[in-house]
Amino acid sequence: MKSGIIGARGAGKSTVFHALAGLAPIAGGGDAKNRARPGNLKVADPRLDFLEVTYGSKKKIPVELTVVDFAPNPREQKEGAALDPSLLPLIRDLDALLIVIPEFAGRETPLIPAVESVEGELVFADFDQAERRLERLKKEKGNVDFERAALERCVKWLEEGKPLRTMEMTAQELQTFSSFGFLSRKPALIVVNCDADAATAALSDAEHQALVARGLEVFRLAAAFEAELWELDDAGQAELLRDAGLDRPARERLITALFHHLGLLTFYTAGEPEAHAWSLRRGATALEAAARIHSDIARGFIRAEVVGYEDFAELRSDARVREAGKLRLEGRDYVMRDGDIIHIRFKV
Ligand SMILES: Nc1nc2c(ncn2[C@@H]2O[C@H](COP(=O)(O)OP(=O)(O)OP(=O)(O)O)[C@@H](O)[C@H]2O)c(=O)[nH]1
Ligand SMILES: [Mg+2]
Repeated sequence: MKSGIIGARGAGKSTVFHALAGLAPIAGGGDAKNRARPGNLKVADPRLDFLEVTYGSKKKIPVELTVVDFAPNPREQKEGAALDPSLLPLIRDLDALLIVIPEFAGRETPLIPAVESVEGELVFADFDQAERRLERLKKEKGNVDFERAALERCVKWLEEGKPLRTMEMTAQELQTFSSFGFLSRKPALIVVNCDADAATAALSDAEHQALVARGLEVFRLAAAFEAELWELDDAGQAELLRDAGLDRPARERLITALFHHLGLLTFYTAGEPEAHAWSLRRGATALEAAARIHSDIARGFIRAEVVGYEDFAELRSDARVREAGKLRLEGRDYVMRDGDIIHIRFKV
């Protein structure tokens, strides 16, 4: 799963990237060919830590997400623009967006208008794309009635300035648009880049409602402070966090929020060799879980032995889970639940 960091010039996007991924931003920019810089984020997971300790696993493998920072393109972005338009094609195939709104000293920005202006760019890009597709459909021979009607519905929605994220779509419409990469349909998390002493400030009710109406969630992150943490050893980090009144870096909570915002759940495979957390789309089956692990395991799928995390955490061993009758045998169509610990029987 890949999320792109977007926002105005100098909003602190690269600083947010540094805070999340621990990688300092690339110096310079404007290299039109290679503007994207990916970084991997490990999702902190207390349940995985518990499995590692309980099984005495030799290795722990957390879920990883990718975030992408983009080098600026000074020639293309107008002064004061909410977004660099040359970025739009680069973010179409991403799974989610992190929209950075600056609020640190010297760059204080009223939240809702700033969000609206970024969203406006996304909405406009989708409008443009839908209109152009409609234009092309006029020349197409086959039966395009369904697609035309669906696109016209989108155009109307977008014309009112509303993101597609908040429009209900049928399964058939979703299927039709699956390759469109509509920007205003992507899950988006607003990251307010603030000073360290304002990281826990609350939103006003009006702000909260305006964002909920757009299907957005907000996360406050003191990006410069969090980026600095990476430069310190463990003791230094602990001291800096303590001084700021925090028990752990805020990036861990942001990464968890992003994970949930992406519509994912976590399942586990665990044993002595390794405790492994896997991400899976909500609603996916045991067979899809098997395919995440290995295509051979999916191909030879016989059944899944499943225990819920809560049951395992209480009983603390496979033998006691079995004795207590908490081990379930499930078939390929079983819908996976968050926290399931599974062992798949398979034959190839
Ligand atoms: N005080 C403070 N300064 C920040 C913070 N985040 C970013 N800055 C400063 O703001 C400037 C821009 O930060 P960047 O992270 O490079 O912003 P950007 O959005 O990546 O900028 P472009 O890629 O050029 O659009 C730098 O001088 C940063 O030091 C922050 O949380 N606090
Ligand atoms: Mg940058």
